[in-house]
Order: sequence, then C-alpha cells, then structure tokens
Amino acid sequence: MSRHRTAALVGNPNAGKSALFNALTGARQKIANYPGVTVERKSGRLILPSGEPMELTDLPGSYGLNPTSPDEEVTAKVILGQFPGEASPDVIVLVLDASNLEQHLVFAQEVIELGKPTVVALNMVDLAERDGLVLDPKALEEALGVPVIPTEARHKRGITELLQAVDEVATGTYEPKPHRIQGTPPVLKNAVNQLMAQLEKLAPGLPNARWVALRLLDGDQTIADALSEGRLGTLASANTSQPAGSLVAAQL
Ligand SMILES: Nc1nc2c(ncn2[C@@H]2O[C@H](COP(=O)(O)OP(=O)(O)O)[C@@H](O)[C@H]2O)c(=O)[nH]1
Ligand SMILES: [Mg+2]
Repeated sequence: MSRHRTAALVGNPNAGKSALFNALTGARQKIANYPGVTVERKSGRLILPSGEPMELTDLPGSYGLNPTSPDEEVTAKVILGQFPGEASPDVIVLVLDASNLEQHLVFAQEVIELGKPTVVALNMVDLAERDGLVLDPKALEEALGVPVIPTEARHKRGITELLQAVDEVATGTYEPKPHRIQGTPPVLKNAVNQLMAQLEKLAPGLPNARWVALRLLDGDQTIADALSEGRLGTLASANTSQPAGSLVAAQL
C-alpha cells in the first residue's frame, strides 16, 4: 500500500471529476474494481507543487453521504474510512458545477461538515459565465470555510492553483474553518444534545459526534451499524485534529 498522501475527487455526477482527474494525473492512471462490488476504482499519481507525490482517486459520483446506490455507498464508506482495506483520503477535492451551484452545494455542505481537509474545485466556470452568472469564489470560500479554486477541467484551467491549494490543506498551511449550519431548530438541538451525550459515553473524545448524531437522526444505517458494532472509533479518523467538541459546544 502507498505511503504517499492521498486525495479523492468527490462530487455529484457530471461535476467534471473525471475531467479533473485526467487533467491532474495525466497518463499515470490505474483502473480496477473495489473488492466485492462492481464499482470502478480509478486512481492515479500526481506531483504536488512541493514535489511530494500524491495518490488521487476519482470516486463515484454521489448526491449524499447517506447512500442510495452501490456507487454512493462506496464513496461514503471511502470518505469515512469505512471501506475495508481503503484508507480515508487525506484531502477531499470537492468538485462543484459552477453553472448548477445551488444543487451541488447540498452535497458540498454535507462533506465539508465532516471537517476533513477539503478543497473546492469550482468547475465549469466557462458554462457559468456563458449563462451570465457572476461568480465570487472568495465569498464562497468565506462562506464554506475551505479554499475555493475556479477551474475549467476540460481546458485544464485552474489546475496549478488547485494543486497549490491541495498542497496547502494537506500540509496544514491553510487552516480550514469548516462552516457549520447556524440556527438549529430547538427540537433538533435537544435531540442532538441528548444523542451526543450518549455518544460521548460510548466513544469518549469522538471528534465528529455532532455529525454522527445528525446521521443517526437521519436514519443512516451505515452509522447505526458502526455504532452497534463498536466501530465508531474508525469514524473518528475521518476528521482533522480539530477539537470538534468545542466547536459543537459553541454551535448548539
Ligand atoms: N464546459 C465544460 N465542460 C466540462 C468541464 N469539465 C468537465 N466538462 C464536461 O462535462 C461532462 C462531465 O464531466 P465528467 O468529468 O465526466 O464528470 P464526472 O461525472 O464528475 O466524472 C463531460 O462531457 C466533460 O467533458 C468544464 O470545466 N467546462
Ligand atoms: Mg466520472
């Protein structure tokens, strides 16, 4: 297994993940299947501006971390470090279609909430501009709390800047400020607080307890299984070293 840092391209279908994958890795690609499922695993090598090599995977397109298809299940499990034999990626490159941003932001929000080192590739800027949309990547970056890099994968625009941002979040030069939803309704707040208290007892120090609680309330079977099988600890590895407990306390 590779000792290199790893990154994964994540996003809705047709966001331009594969086009970006090709632009980022060139000819250095390997195609296989994820063991036990007929889902393609595409990986390749790239070189970061620091000179460090990195393995990049082109994860199957997905609309959410609560999977509704084998493809989505692979993506959710890999991101959360729950796919057997597959380490959770060090960096997530979240690919969004700038011409269809509202829809793509739904999944983006869910992924960013995990608190993993994440970079947004704001792709298809050419289509957005053609449609007369005015993009403000800096404002989006501020709202999301992660770097936002405009790209046009098909013509390899923004690739250097994207690699620079991946390097910065991988090495911790860029300190992410993951955005968390404000203004939780009181009923949900109560339920989340109660669940979090229970989770704290079951898995002390779990850094993403708020997210786990929200997934449980949403009926996420993957998380429920992890909990009942005592594998919640592995979910902890899907997080940065950020003291999520204090963030959570501040939010709820
Ligand atoms: N105009 C434009 N088309 C793009 C861009 N990036 C990807 N595409 C096209 O959008 C379609 C979907 O891209 P693909 O990489 O297959 O998306 P994936 O499903 O996320 O892997 C393909 O026809 C690409 O050629 C872009 O930045 N601008
Ligand atoms: Mg693809």
